[in-house]
Amino acid sequence: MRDVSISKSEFVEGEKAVTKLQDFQEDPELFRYCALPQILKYVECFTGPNIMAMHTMLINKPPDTGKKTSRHPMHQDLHYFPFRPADRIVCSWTAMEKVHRQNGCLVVLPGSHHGTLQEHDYPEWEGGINKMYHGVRNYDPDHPRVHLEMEKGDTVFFHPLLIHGSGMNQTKGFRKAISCHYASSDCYYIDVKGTTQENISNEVKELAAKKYGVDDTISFQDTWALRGRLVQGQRTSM
Ligand SMILES: O=C(O)CCC(=O)C(=O)O
Repeated sequence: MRDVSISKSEFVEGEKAVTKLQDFQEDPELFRYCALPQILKYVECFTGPNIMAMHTMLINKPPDTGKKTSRHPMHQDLHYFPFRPADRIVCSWTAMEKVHRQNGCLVVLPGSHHGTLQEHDYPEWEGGINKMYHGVRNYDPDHPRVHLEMEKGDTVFFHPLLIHGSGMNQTKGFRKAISCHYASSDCYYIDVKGTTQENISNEVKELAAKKYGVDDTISFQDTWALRGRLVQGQRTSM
């Protein structure tokens, strides 16, 4: 994924415009992260013994161009997932260097995971917004926030309903983190038609059809079943 304001600039090209690598499940070196015993030890507390790595990301938050496009709007990851139950899904997010408010650490609304899945859409930000960066339409702006300042190698595990995002990178360096969303392989797919997730489902299907040259019979659920990889136990359902 390329940052919207950088990729349109004539001055920066190549890897400096890359804000995120997604779906690295076929890259043995990066995917090693997803199978680390010291990560799975905690993941298993949420998923149980049958563990699928569903979504992999290496986030390379670039120095902001001044248009504030390096921000990630507040969102719930469950918006992107057509599988349940939510309590059997967990994200691990590991800082690859020191992260702090200046380079755009994670910001979370503690306790928000006790709520329900909210309506998401593209925020109307003046400087533009990166592809797929949907945000919660309405959340309480007075809800207490916690900025997760972390040392290199620190890892946070969080629930897919937790409202979170990240700030602008106001430094000259690229803020790197590696992350994986895990789900129990005993989870099941749901039909999101007619729900708040229909907008992201249509967007993902459109992108998959374009990227892989397949027709629009590919379902939102298929896009996840194809990416998911077993990292522990047995692939029972997903
Ligand atoms: O690393 C970040 O800046 C936020 C990543 C995130 O929340 C996401 O990609 O869902």
